Parts: sequence; C-alpha cells; structure tokens
Amino acid sequence: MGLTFYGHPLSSYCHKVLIALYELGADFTYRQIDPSSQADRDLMATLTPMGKMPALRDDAAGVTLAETSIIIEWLDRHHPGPAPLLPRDADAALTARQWDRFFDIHVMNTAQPIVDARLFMADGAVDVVAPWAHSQLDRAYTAADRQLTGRDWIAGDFGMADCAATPALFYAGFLHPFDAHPNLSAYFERLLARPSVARVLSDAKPFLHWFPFADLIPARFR
Ligand SMILES: N[C@@H](CCC(=O)N[C@@H](CS)C(=O)NCC(=O)O)C(=O)O
Repeated sequence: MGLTFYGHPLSSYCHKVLIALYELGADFTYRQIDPSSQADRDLMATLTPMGKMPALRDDAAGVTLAETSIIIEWLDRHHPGPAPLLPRDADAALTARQWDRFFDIHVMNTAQPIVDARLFMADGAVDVVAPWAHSQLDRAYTAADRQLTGRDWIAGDFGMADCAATPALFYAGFLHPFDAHPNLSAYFERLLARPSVARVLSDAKPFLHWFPFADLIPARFR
C-alpha cells in the first residue's frame, strides 16, 4: 500500500511531478510506462481520462489522479515534505497556481506543436506551426523574465510553479533558446542546481535521443 507513479523518464509532464516527489522526499513505486506497448497505453487509458502520462495512485486513500498540477497539490496536502510546494495562504497559493498554469500553457504547450508536427504530421508541418510557436514563446519568455526580476523562484519560495517551469524551459529552450533573457537564464541555472532536477534530467539522458530535435540538445544535457 503506497504511492505508485506511472510515467516515463523522457516525458516533460512526468518530470514536473517527479521533481515534486523528490522535493517532498516521498516514498513511491515508479511504474515505468513503455509508450510502444499497447498494453501500457491501455493501462494509461484506465488511469487518466485522455490516457496521458503521468498518473498517480494513492492506495491508502484509494484514489487515482491525473493532471500534474492536481497530483502535486494532492502530494503536498497528503504527503507533505520538508517545505510546502504551495503556500498555505490561500491567496498566495493562487499566484503559485497562476505561474504553474503559465508554464504549462504558455511555454510547454506552446512548444509542443513543433514536436508534434515533426512526429505526427505531414512533411512541411513544422514550417507551418513553428513561426506562431516561436512568437508566443518570445512573449512568454519576456513575461517570465520580467516576473523574475529580484526573485530566485517564480512565485515566492520554490514550489509547484518551479516544478512546472523546469521541463517547460528544458524542452522549449532547445527549440527556442532564452539566452537573451538574463533573469530567465539565471533562473534556469538555479533550477538545474537542485538535486531533484539533476536526478530527473540524469534519468532522462538514456532516452533523449528519442526527442525529435535531439540535434538541438546541448552537450551538457546528453
Ligand atoms: N495536462 C496534462 C498533460 C499531460 C501530457 O501531455 N502528457 C504527455 C507526456 S509529456 C502524454 O502523455 N502524451 C501522450 C499522448 O498525448 O497520448 C498534465 O498536466 O498531466
């Protein structure tokens, strides 16, 4: 009886939850999903509405959870670690949720169509979707850089929004670098220095060659 995490070491959204699990020091079983296995895809379809990774099963509570932000909020509430991942103050928690949504929607989900175009669409699709994605990522990087003025973390103490920011910036940064944004670049280095993040990225290394733009991944991550 305990926590079971269903996911894969390459998956950006799995990184987000794994970072939270490691930050909390949670004891959990890692059930690695094989995306090429129909049985595993069927399993994910029983665990989450869209069959997407990750999922979390909490046997003691008898619940199975989908959606990374919901999973992290559950973990923070029922399996707290040394420091909270969301502020206990309800209004401060809204700010943390806002920046969590920001990185999922305006960075991660904005970069993803470039990857999907390469993986799943006809020749030339990348050239169709990429210009819009690049322009939206510019807007998002500018906004995040401004928010990070005078801050170490995106919304108060390190927390859920920083868990979201890490994989979003990791993968989006390969496709649309953010070196021109000094606060964002320094923030990303601070994220990389956390042991939770180092562990997740180290575990992803054997799979990074699956990323369809693997040639854009800097040597330090491979
Ligand atoms: N909004 C979801 C997104 C999850 C998601 O997109 N997961 C990806 C892996 S990073 C996935 O399972 N993709 C496979 C698919 O779309 O079938 C969350 O926060 O959990």
